[in-house]
Amino acid sequence: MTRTTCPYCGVGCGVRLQEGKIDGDPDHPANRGRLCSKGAALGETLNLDGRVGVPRIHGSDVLWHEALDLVAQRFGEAIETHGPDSVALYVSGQFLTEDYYVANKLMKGFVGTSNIDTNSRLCMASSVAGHVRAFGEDVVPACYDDIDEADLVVLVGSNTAWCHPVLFQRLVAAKQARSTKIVVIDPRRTATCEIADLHLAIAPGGDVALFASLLVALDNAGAIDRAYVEAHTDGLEHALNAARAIDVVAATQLQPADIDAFHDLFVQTNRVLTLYSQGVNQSSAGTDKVSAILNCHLATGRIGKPGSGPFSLTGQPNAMGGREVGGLANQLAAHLHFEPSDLDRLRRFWSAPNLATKPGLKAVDMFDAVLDGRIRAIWILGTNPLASMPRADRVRAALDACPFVVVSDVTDRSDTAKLAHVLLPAAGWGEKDGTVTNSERRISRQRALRAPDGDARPDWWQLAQVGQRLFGSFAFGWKNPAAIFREHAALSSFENDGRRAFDIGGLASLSDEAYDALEPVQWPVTRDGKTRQRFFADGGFYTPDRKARIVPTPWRAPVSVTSADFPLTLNTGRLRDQWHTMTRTGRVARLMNHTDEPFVALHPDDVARYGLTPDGLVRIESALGATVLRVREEAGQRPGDAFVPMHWTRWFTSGGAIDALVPGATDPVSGQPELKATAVRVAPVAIAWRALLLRRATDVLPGDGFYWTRVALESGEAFLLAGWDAMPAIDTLLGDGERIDYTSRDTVRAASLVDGKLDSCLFVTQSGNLPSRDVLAHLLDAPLDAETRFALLAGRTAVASQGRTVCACFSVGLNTILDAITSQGLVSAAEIGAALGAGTNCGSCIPELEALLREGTYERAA
Ligand SMILES: Nc1nc2c(c(=O)[nH]1)N[C@H]1C(S)=C(S)[C@@H](COP(=O)(O)OP(=O)(O)OC[C@H]3O[C@@H](n4cnc5c(=O)[nH]c(N)nc54)[C@H](O)[C@@H]3O)O[C@H]1N2
Ligand SMILES: Nc1nc2c(c(=O)[nH]1)N[C@H]1C(S)=C(S)[C@@H](COP(=O)(O)OP(=O)(O)OC[C@H]3O[C@@H](n4cnc5c(=O)[nH]c(N)nc54)[C@H](O)[C@@H]3O)O[C@H]1N2
Ligand code: SF4
Ligand SMILES: [Mo]
Repeated sequence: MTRTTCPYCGVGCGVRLQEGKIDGDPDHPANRGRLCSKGAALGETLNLDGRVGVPRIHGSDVLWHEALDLVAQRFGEAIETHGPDSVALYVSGQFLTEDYYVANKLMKGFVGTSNIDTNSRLCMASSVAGHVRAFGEDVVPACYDDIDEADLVVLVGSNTAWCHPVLFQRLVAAKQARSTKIVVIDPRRTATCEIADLHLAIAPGGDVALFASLLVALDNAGAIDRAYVEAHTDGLEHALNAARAIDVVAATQLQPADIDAFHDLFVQTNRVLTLYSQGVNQSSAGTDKVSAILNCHLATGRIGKPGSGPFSLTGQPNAMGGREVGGLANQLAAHLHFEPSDLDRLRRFWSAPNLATKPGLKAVDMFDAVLDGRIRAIWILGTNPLASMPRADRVRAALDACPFVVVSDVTDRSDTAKLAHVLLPAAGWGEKDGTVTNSERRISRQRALRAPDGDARPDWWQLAQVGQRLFGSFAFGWKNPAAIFREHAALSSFENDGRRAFDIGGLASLSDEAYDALEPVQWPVTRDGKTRQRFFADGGFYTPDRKARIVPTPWRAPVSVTSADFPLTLNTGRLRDQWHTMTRTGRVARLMNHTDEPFVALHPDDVARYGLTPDGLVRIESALGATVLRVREEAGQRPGDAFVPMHWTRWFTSGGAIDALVPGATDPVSGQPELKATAVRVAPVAIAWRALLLRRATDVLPGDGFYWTRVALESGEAFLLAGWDAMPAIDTLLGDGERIDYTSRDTVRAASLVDGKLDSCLFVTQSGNLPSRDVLAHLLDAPLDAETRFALLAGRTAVASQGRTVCACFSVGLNTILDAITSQGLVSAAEIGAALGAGTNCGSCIPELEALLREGTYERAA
């Protein structure tokens, strides 16, 4: 048996592999054996097609030393000719801590530039900035046990049910056990709202105003902890004055009674835990949103005590680890700051004469510098900025213009990898070793389950090899991740003396064996063996006077404001079964079936107002760009808001990434872009024809000038197509082979056979129905007898469709569930579970099962 950690969200669940089967690790404190749908499908992502097996230069396979020599040479030339700031690294919260440590040491320590930033800039930067501003250091004061011990849990801008599903299950259990009250603050009615006692459908960007009004309400109600405030904080009066100036109803567009209800709950409950995520961070006022939340906890002294505290949920598996090694352009390793004494410390520890002394360019500015030629060589590892950065088309233009682009990825099917001059094959999850740190500061091992695919190598090794070529092996000569970890741990306690919370000196002398066997452990772990679960119940902040800062937070609206031209606000975010740009989860059939197409969700009133058809196509346009997507009518949307999932890319759909429409104005403190509030307009697109294409997986995209989206099948893939103009030529869509077809006035049915087996098939209609995809999928690659050929062309297929997948763990479809509800008279999620298994493994679909039982109005899928 091998024990490791899930590579997806920041919950950091333990996973084990035994007898070829992957399941949850019952001994891991983050999940106690539970997994969500994505974690449960990890086994299916181990053998993806499109893996990069060997390094490539301009598309041609080369040997490792050729690729690494070229990277070192081109980076070296740029540094020599144009200075250290002419090169950059853009890395990832999905890096292991050891990868991250090496990247950061290479750039800040030896190249002598802080031009290393990470996708955490799009994710956690505002939380980091808020923590540093209030606490003096980036410390998360709470832990997962607080979820079990709170009496009130406030979820702000967090769709926990889908994005941190295992923690959500824990919250559901806590509510059952002790009637925890739950408030959800989110413009949309999400799956998370299924367990809410109160849902505040706040106007986008209203959070600063809401939490400022809470601070005032706490003061008015006498709920301020005067002793704590006096002894351990500074600035409350200024913050209250700024808060009193805000018109909370105007800013939040909430009912005054609802605001009061929230205030009352918070005022009256001692054990309050505020969990927050991207609805808070991804905002042009993200740092102020974080501060407004922290202020309420500091002013009441509800911090660092069982069941109470502010708690930023980290997104990526190692968002926290990246912060420990200083992965952001404005951080240094080991929570050191850009100030003379810390710089001196780091210079001596690393023996780094060329240490960078000032912060570097943050992600958005970094790609601007690539575009205007200040940065001449960039290496992108473990992230797909062409799809995930705001102004995505500008990022494309920047990389197109950049003289030297290196990408390390596990697949060549990321939009970014397609632009690489040098593509380096990375060892992926299950193939590499290292550590990650989850939301509650718990460090866990990721362990290899098998040898890397082809000649893929871990990211730390790639970076260290280039480091050695540029600066010699003394600083970059580690022989394994354990050696890197020891150095990282030693730095954390170097001249620390309790001045920095991040101290894992107790792990600095782990042997290779002890590192291999390391059990999950929460930091700090000091040399004298001290650990702690929570911070700040008794003050002791990491500011010079050890007091926390309560910061004034004036309210301001999102930057991209709606107008008569662009009347809707576009919000973006996540779906239950997809991970970011889908390079892994988008290839797993059962994860694709919950939601198989990108869409724009709109309130029914807006669907009517803009003349749209539910399930029809819509053109959505911002000042930056436009795309065509499916219309989804959702009563849980606020009128005036649109929601589009962030996941689809050029590889997966005709319109490409939604981030091409998102301007991403940045927060002035954290530099984090606003990804959840963009002014847009919508217009209907009349559909002339619709089509369904199934084929074996290939590298060819279906074409331009019509709408298409790619759906993974267990073997092969399907495309859903729709057009407003003429049909594309059938020949370009179907593979070569023996062709059979049937064409009538408004229908085309065609298939191509290779060796008597179905290779691809295409169904086009102008006004009729298309056959069911999951039924056809069984025929792909199967020998076709005369009868099946006939049935295929007649548009008849024998098996009934079970509809879109609701439960991904047991692949239970919507139609199957609806049938069981009706025929067996099921009345609860538990009864559905007993009858069909749905919801009994990871539980991620329970909110949806409950919605089905309650509303019963979900359309039956074709
Ligand atoms: N299934 C799945 N899980 C994931 C990921 C994934 O890709 N897929 N990614 C991981 C990562 S890296 C991250 S960062 C996390 C993100 O986890 P979450 O932050 O929970 O996810 P999002 O869907 O981005 O956004 C959360 C909610 O913020 C709301 N929101 C938008 N604007 C506002 C606002 O102004 N105020 C408030 N209060 N709410 C607002 C949105 O409507 C949305 O429901 O998820 C992690 N987990
Ligand atoms: N509009 C909008 N945009 C967003 C967001 C949003 O809510 N709305 N959310 C933002 C947030 S919070 C985040 S975290 C980002 C995420 O955005 P990205 O980080 O760009 O998304 P991923 O798809 O996770 O990209 C990871 C890449 O690394 C590759 N990979 C996987 N394993 C390895 C490995 O071991 N080594 C290497 N070298 N590569 C590997 C994957 O194949 C993939 O190409 O998106 C941000 N962008
Ligand atoms: S909640 Fe799901 S995605 Fe997150 S770590 Fe656990 S299994 Fe992985
Ligand atoms: Mo994230």
